[in-house]
Amino acid sequence: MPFPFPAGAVRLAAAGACALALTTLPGCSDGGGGGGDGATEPASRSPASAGTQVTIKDFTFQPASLTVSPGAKVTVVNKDSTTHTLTASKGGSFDTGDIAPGRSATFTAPSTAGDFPYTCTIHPFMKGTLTVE
Ligand SMILES: [Cu+2]
Repeated sequence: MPFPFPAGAVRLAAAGACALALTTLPGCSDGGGGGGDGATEPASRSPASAGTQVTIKDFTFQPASLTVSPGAKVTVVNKDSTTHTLTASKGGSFDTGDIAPGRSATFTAPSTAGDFPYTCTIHPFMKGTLTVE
C-alpha cells in the first residue's frame, strides 16, 4: 500500500502549517529559514574571573576588578620598572608589601564576601577592587 500522496507534498503541507503558526510554535524552525538572527551565542565576557592574578603595568592594576573565592591566593605580578604594592584601602585585609620591578608577590583574599578596594601605597592614585564572593 503506497502513500496516498508523495512525501514531498506532506513536507510542504507541514511547512505551510508552520508558517501559519510561526509565532506560537517555536519548534517549527526547519533549518533553512534564513531568518538572519540565528547567531546569538552568549559570549563569555568575564575574563577577570579566569585567574587569580593581578598584573601591575603602566601604574595600573590589570584587571582593575578581580573576583575571587574567599581565602583565595592571589598572585600579583609587577611588570613595571618601579616598585608597587597591592594594599587593601581599609581594614588592612591584605597587603603584598613592596613588590620590586619584575617580581611577584602573593596575598590571601579575605574569607568574607564583599568588595575590597585596594591601592598602591606608593602611588595612591592606583586603584583596584577585589570582590570576594
Ligand atoms: Cu605603585
